[in-house]
Order: sequence, then C-alpha cells, then structure tokens
Amino acid sequence: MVDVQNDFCPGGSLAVPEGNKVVPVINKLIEEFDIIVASKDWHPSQTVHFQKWPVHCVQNSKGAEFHPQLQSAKIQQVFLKGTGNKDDGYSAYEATNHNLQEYLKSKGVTEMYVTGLATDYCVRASALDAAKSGLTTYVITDAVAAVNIQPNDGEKALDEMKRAGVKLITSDKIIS
Ligand code: VGL
Ligand code: ZN
Repeated sequence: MVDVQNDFCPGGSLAVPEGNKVVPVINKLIEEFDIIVASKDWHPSQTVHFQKWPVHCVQNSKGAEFHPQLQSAKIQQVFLKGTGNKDDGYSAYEATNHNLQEYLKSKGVTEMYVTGLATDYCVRASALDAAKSGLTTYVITDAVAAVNIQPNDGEKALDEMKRAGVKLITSDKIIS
C-alpha cells in the first residue's frame, strides 16, 4: 500500500485526481492478504524534493497521515521514505526506518500486490524495485491513481512496469 496519505488525496497539497477512490478498493483487498505493509512519504520540512513538488507529507503533519477511511489497523509494518533532505525517496525500497526487502524475505514473501498513490511516481518506483528484487509483482490497476502531470503519465508508467515484468490485475480477480 503505497502512500495512501492525506496530502495525495483531494484537499491535500499534492492531490492526485481521485486519489481517494483507491481507499474503498484497498479496504476490500486487505481482507484477502496475509501480510499487509504500507509506505509513507515522510519528508523533512526542508528537502530538495520540494524544489520539484509543493510541500507535502512533512513528517508528523496531518497531510502525512493515512487517509482517515483507510483500514490502517491492518497494516503490519509502515516503511518511511523520502526522509532525507537530498533524496526523493519514491520507492518503498528506499525506506529508512526498516528495510523492506529484508522484511519481506524474513516473512518468506514471494509475491507482492501493489496498490496506492501515485501510479506514475511511488507506485511505479516501488513495483519496479519489487520485480527487480525477484518477487512476482502485480499492480492492481483499479487500486492505484496517477498524478498525470501529462495526461497519460499513469498509462505510460503502467506500460513501463509491464515491460519490466510487472503483471497488471484488477481487484475483481482477487476479491472473493
Ligand atoms: C509521490 C510525488 C512526490 C508519490 C511522492 O507518492 O507518488 N509523488 N512525492
Ligand atoms: Zn514526496
């Protein structure tokens, strides 16, 4: 579950169009999985990242909290990324509080299903790293949403992930 945080949802400082639409889909999907992990964009108040983006997801701010409707009690570990003042930290694999790859290895995980925000940045980076790490990696396409600075950035990112071996799936194939 990538960055389902207030600042990426409508009303937030870096709102993804319809970012909140992923929340009910993710809440249903949660019931189908044994291991639920989430990332949070978790920036210091001063970072080079804010030269590219409006200020968002500052550590401990309201904007950095999970969307209030997200069933966050089911999350077993939260991975904080973008925590330095010189890095973007788009991928959950760049988390600094815990090592995602080691965590998943310790649990014997071989498959990952990726949801969240945003398709063209942190979902993309996280799914590509998951595939690179050897996991069978899926992106659940109705459980992600794109920033779309260019209107088809989300589609382009999905294409790129597919070319890298990531599988695309819809939630109705998973929810029983
Ligand atoms: C993200 C832009 C800047 C993301 C984070 O979570 O996709 N996008 N920081
Ligand atoms: Zn960010």
